[in-house]
Amino acid sequence: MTQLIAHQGDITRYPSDVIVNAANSSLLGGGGVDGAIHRAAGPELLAECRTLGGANTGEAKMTDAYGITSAKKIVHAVGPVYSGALTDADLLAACYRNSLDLATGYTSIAFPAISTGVYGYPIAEASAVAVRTIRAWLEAHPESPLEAVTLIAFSDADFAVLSEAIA
Ligand code: AR6
Repeated sequence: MTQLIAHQGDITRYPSDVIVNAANSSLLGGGGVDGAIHRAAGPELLAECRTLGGANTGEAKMTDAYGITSAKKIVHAVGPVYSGALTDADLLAACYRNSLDLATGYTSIAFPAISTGVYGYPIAEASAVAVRTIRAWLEAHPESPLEAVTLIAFSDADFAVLSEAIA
């Protein structure tokens, strides 16, 4: 049985086989959690990201974790810029599904609250999309070796909302 866990803290220090980055389409770094991950992983991460050719919104690509020793791999997922359109949720859900697909063979994956910072997605809506998408993916993949899927909130307020969504 895979556990779905809420955790508050810095994803660059969270022990998990795979950590997910909230990237942009260039996959070449930025602010927020993307900036924190690139700073912690070091310049080798940017060098590998340059070989990836970017990604479309909803897509995800995997790299090594370099200086982030608490993880083995990083999945770079591109969340949607929140617009209020119905497609926002589909694109956000695609980030979670595609990241889980890439983590095949690992026992743990940790996500930040994709799109809820610079990209403006309301945390309550985004948390609901994350939780229902992860639960549906786990039901559809009973053979998955994943033991833990962790949703990481950075702030106290986000952690409260996220915990509620999981409960
Ligand atoms: N650990 C965990 N969560 C974090 C951390 C951290 N170290 N730092 C920030 N967060 P954002 P987005 C939370 O803006 O909205 C970048 O420039 C943060 O509080 O990082 O998907 C990219 O390059 C928020 O809840 O990502 C893109 O251009 C969540 O991570 C753009 O921002 C996501 O906030 C992506 O925007």
